[in-house]
Amino acid sequence: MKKNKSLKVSIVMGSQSDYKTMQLAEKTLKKIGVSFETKIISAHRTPKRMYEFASSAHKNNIGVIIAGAGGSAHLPGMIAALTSLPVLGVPIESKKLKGLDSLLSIAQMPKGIPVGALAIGEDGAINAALLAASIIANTNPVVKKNLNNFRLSQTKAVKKKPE
Ligand code: RP5
Repeated sequence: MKKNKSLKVSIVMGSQSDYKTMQLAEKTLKKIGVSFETKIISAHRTPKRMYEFASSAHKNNIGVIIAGAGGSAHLPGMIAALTSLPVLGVPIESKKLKGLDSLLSIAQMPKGIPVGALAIGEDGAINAALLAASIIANTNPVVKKNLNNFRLSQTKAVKKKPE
């Protein structure tokens, strides 16, 4: 599919351990031809890195931020507090609570600073990328076309009868 040369998506995650899930967001954006960058940024282990990234994101050609985090999962909310760019949160499936902790942390943002919360784990990573592509598609006709083609082929792949 054709590449988007304008706004890119920034995929960030709290830990290397999140990459197994978040690489599905990368794969999905590649399929739709959306430009992206990927970084490890932890709100509690690398707070300065988080601050610098989020406060300068608007100057770096970023249209949407996808933030994956597990456990108390404060990364998406902290980033959203520092930028008015749309932030989509992916709750990583945690070892102890299977991601319910991550989901509630991301979904239950108090009013005033929104974070778009996706499903726990792999489905959330894929859908975050598709939603980010939809946002980018508002200003990018190539991405819009690619996204519509993707959805069309998904529809066509559903058989009418089970085999
Ligand atoms: C969070 O803590 C990360 O997003 C990750 O999901 C979780 C566990 O991190 P590691 O201990 O595996 O580095 O900050």
